[in-house]
This record gives sequence, C-alpha cells and structure tokens, in this order.
Amino acid sequence: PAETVIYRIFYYINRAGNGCLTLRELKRGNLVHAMLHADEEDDINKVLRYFSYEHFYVIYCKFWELDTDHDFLIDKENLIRYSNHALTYRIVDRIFSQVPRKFTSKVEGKMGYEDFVYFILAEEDKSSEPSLEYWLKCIDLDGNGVLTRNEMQFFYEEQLHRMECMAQEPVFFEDILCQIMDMIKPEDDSCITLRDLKGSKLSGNAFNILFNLNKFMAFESRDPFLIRQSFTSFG
Ligand SMILES: [Ca+2]
Ligand SMILES: [Ca+2]
Repeated sequence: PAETVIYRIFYYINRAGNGCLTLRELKRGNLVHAMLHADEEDDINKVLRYFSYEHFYVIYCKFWELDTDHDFLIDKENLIRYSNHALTYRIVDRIFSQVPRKFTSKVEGKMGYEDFVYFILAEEDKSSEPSLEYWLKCIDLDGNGVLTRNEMQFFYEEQLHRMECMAQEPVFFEDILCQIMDMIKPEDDSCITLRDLKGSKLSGNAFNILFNLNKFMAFESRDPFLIRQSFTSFG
C-alpha cells in the first residue's frame, strides 16, 4: 500500500516528472496538509486524496487480474484486456511507446506496477491536469504539442471499426470532430492545445470518444442535456 500512495503523490504533485519533489510542488499539492490530516484521522479512507486504502486495493486487484502469470509485469496483450477491452490497440501502443511517460520497469516492452498505477490514474481520472497532459502526448503523434484533425482521426478510426464489428450504428469522424470541437471549444479551430483541454470540463469525454469504446458508448447513449447538467452540478 505504501508504494501506491507514493506513486499517487508523485502523479499529482511532481509535475516535472523527474522523481524529485521541490518545495514549490509540495506547497502547490497540499501534501503537507493531507499528511497532517492523515495523522489526525483514524479512518484512513476518509483522507481520500492520497491515502485511501480502498483505492489501493482496487488498483492492486486490477493489476493482479491483468498480470495473468503473476510475474508483476504487464505487456500490451495484458493491457488490452483492461476494463473489458475498453481501449484500442492504437492507444495501448502509444502507452507502450512510453511517449506519455517512460516506464520505470527494467524489462523491455513491459510495464511494472508503478507504471500501471500511473496509467490507471490517468485513465480513471481523465480530467485532472496530469491526465490531460498524459493523453495529449498519446494522441500527439508528431510531438508538436497540439492535436490536429489527422491525429484524432487516426485514433478514432479504430473505434469506428470496432463499432462496425459490433453491428453498432457507426458515428462518422466528421460528426465526431464537430462534437469534440464543440466540447473543447479551442481558441484556434485548426488544433487543440493543452490550454484548450484544461479550459474544458468535457476534455476527458473527448479522449474517451477517441480510444475508450465502453466509456464512449456510455456517453453517447445518454441525453446530452443531462450530461451537461451533471457536469455543471459537480464541476
Ligand atoms: Ca505478467
Ligand atoms: Ca500534433
């Protein structure tokens, strides 16, 4: 459990990603406050931000499930089974290219538990700033820091193909692009920047459209008015 807590702290606070916490990062991340709180609080699960045992347990179980041979390493074929095959091969390839984040696992082509904790935090909480940075780097194929139509289309193609295979009514990319632009409202219509993503409450959904089929379908089948409403009431 202690390791999961440390990875969580670094995920949210160490934005430089260099493994060293600076005083500034400590102040910004409210870590000291969270630690004091954990000290006073008897029930650790009440201190949700970094120290929840329930969170640790869920993350650990998911890792164990995917790591079928239990050598504490996960490869692409393992990760593709994540959450009922929710993710596309293309996004899993990008995660394993280690562009969004270099793995700390020493074994080539495999992610260790720490790498998995980073992945799952990004996947399950897409709207946090580190997650937006993580997924932007995944989709940004040419690494120029902005997302273009072609880059988004490359990832969406596989979603479209999967919908066709499942005999779902396909939603074509043109419509998807309009929907995404509508959600993010980028300053410049030709590309999406990190700033645009941070400025929208729906950025996480835009990423789901591009590479998480289960979350995309759940989102599509809901009434857009209700979705907007739930976002304004929780945001
Ligand atoms: Ca394994
Ligand atoms: Ca780009």
